[in-house]
Amino acid sequence: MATAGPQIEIEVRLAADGGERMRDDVRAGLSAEPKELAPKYFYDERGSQLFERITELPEYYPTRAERAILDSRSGEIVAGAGEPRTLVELGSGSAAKTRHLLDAMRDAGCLRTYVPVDISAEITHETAESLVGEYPGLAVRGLVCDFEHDLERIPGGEGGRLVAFLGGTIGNLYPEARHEFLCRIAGLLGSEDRLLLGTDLVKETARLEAAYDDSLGVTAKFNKNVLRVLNRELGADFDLDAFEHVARYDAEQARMDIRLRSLAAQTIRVEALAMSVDFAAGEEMRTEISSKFTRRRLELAYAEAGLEMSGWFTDPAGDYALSLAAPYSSQ
Ligand code: SAH
Ligand code: AVI
Repeated sequence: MATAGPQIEIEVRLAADGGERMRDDVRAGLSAEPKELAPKYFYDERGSQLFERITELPEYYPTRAERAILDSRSGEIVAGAGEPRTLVELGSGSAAKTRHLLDAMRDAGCLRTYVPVDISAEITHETAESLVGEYPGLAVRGLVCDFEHDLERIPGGEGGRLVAFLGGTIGNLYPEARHEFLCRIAGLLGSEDRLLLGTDLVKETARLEAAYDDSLGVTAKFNKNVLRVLNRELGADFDLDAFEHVARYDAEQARMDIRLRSLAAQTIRVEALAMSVDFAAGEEMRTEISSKFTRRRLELAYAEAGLEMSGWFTDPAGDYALSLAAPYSSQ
C-alpha cells in the first residue's frame, strides 16, 4: 500500500508479477494469426496524455456527449443510485467528467470517498492529488491495477457505492470478456450499490470512422504508442514510421476495428521475449476494438449478467448513453 497523504491511499497491484502478464499477453498476441495487442498497453504516461488530447478533438464526440449528459443529469443519476457515499470509477484516467458526479454527491450531502481504479499509475496519482484539493474532506482510496484481473480488490463502502465505468471503455472489451466483466461487477454490487455505465451508440459509419481517424493524426499517434511501450518495456525494435494507423467500422459486429498496418515486409526483435516476429507488407495487427451499442443490446447484456437497467440517459442527439443498473435481487 502506498500512502500519498492523509486523505490519499493508493494501492498499486501492477508489477507485482514483474511484468510477466505483459510478456505473456504480448507473446501470445504476436504469435497469433492475425496478430493482436491488447488496448490496455496504450496507457503509459504518454498514452494517457494522448487520450486526453483525443477527447478534445472536434471529430471525437463521445467525451463531449457524455459530459453533456453528466452536466445536466448528475443530480438525477445520484438520486437514482440512492445517494451513495462512495464513487468507484473504473478506468478513471483524469476523471475530468467525474467532477459532475462528485459535485452532485457533495450537493446531496452524501459524498465521502472516491475510489479511482486505473492501470496507469501516473494519471491516478495526479487525479487523486487534484481531487483532494478540490473536494475538502474527500477521502481517495485508489487502486492501480488491471481491472480485468483485480476487480475484487475494490474496497467496500458503507452507505452504498456507485460504480462508474465511463467513456465507453466497456466497448474496448470483446463480448466474452465484457460478459465476464459484467458478471463480476454484478457479483460485487450489494443491494444498495449501482453501476453507471457509459456506452457509445451505433451511428453512421462516416462519423464513427472520423472519430477514430482524426485529421490531426492524434489517434494515429495514440495507436502507435503501443509500439513505443513495447520498445521500452520489452526491448522491442519497432520502427513507428514503418506502420500506419487503420480505423474501420465493422457494421456486422457493430464495432470500430483499429489496427496497425505494416508498410513493408519486416522482422521485429523483441528481446525480453527472445522472439523475432515477421510482418508481411500490408499485414494488419489489431490493437483495439470499440463496440457501439443500442439500448436493446445493452439491456440484453445486462440481463445475461444478472443486472437490470434502472435508468437511461442520452444526449440530445442520441449519440451516447449513460445507464444505471442494479443486481436483479435488489429491484
Ligand atoms: N474514464 C476516462 C478515461 C477513459 S480512457 C474518460 O471517460 O475520459 C480509458 C482508461 O481506462 C484509461 O485511463 C486507461 O488507463 C484505463 N484502462 C484501460 N484498460 C484498463 C485495464 N485493463 N485496467 C485498468 N484500467 C484500464
Ligand atoms: C477509452 N476508449 C473508450 C476509447 C474509445 O473510444 O474506444 C479509446 C480510443 N481509441 C481511439 N480513440 C479513442
